[in-house]
Amino acid sequence: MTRPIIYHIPVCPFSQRIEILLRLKGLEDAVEFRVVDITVPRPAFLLELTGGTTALPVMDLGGGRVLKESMVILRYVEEAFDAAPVARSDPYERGIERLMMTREGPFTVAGYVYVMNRDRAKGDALRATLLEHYAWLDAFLRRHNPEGTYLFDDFGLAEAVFTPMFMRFWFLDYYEGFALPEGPEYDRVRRWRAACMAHPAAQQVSHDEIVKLYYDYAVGAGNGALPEGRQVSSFAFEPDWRARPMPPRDKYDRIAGDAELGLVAG
Ligand SMILES: N[C@@H](CCC(=O)N[C@@H](CS)C(=O)NCC(=O)O)C(=O)O
Repeated sequence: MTRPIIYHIPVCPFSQRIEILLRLKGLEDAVEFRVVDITVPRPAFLLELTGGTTALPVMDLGGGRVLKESMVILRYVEEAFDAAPVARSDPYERGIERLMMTREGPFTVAGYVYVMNRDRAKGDALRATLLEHYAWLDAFLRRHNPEGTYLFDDFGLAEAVFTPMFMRFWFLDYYEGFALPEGPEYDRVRRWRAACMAHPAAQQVSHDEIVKLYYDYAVGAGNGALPEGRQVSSFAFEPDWRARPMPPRDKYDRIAGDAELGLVAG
């Protein structure tokens, strides 16, 4: 049987969800991941597969069968490779898991809108909106597993969905000085978040990688778009992110050039 192919951007959080799930199942090789460069137009064959949409990941199951949207692909992988289930088996617990996952979209948007903002006057309101989401998650965890670490007894499907976003939000710590406020109000979600990010199945990306690659988001340019005055995207594969310096944090004052970011020879 030919393996399904997932077209993805290596640092994409939506793709990391699926990588984590496959790792939890011990099935990393069940799917072939093919890398797409987000800084250049999508190849024609890919646009044909998707019917013209550009967002990734996209799963090609062969024979004209194509799935999009990470939550849909995640569910497909869970159901198609059901010998090693990760989702809860009890219908009520599965409902609770799904209830938590309904927040993934608004949570993601809150973090991305915050990092992309360049209007200082809006910073406090954006921070408050993100904190409302953390407070909701905290209350949800307290209600369903007050003494535990994860939503249930172990890292599961809800954790696979949220962990990539916790990791992307390193860009908020770095560029916005964001931190969960000290104190009991956020302690339950703080414990969950820390355990999620430390889990062995979720180590596909690192802090410095996120901070360097997402510099352009921090100055308002998303999805591989070029910020003003720049020739090379911070998402470029070359030079490798490990060879680049940590970007400047002063995102409200200026946009760093290609050389300062280590994207071209200085
Ligand atoms: N809702 C989608 C979001 C996917 C998404 O935004 N992917 C980003 C990469 S992280 C992307 O492909 N952006 C480029 C584009 O939309 O053209 C999902 O869950 O799969």
